[in-house]
Amino acid sequence: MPVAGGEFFFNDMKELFVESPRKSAMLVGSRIFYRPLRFLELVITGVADLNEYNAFKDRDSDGVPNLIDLYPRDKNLATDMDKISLTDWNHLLNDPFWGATREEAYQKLLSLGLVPADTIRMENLFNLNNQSSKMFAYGFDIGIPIARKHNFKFVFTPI
Ligand SMILES: [Ca+2]
Repeated sequence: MPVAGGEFFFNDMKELFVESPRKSAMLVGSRIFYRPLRFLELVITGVADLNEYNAFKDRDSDGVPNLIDLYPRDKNLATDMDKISLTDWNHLLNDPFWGATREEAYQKLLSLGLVPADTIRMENLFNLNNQSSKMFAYGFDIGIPIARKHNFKFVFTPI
């Protein structure tokens, strides 16, 4: 006798309630099967991660994941350049004492170890507060049920 059924699962429900990352989401999936014969099963599977970036931890909630945050415990800093205000930065580079051009001044200050080699600022880094990524996966398979007990099923899929 033909049998049909389905299963639904979800994971990472904590992502619905955390403050950071800001875009709440979770992982959901479904599996629908149809068994026209006792030893033949046709299955359609679908899975969606509604925000893949929620896997990144952000301890200080500045939006910059700990992996790329030089200061993961300070919400105001993510790079060394964040320690220098734009006003101070422009004042330094425009001072003719250090060089005739901004580039010369930067190279001189860099050679003295007074400025960071990486001049990127927090606002230029990847930020969880304004980024999200959804991932969907679908599949179809044909299987042969080998063992089937309550809460247990083993299916051979010859692919
Ligand atoms: Ca930080």
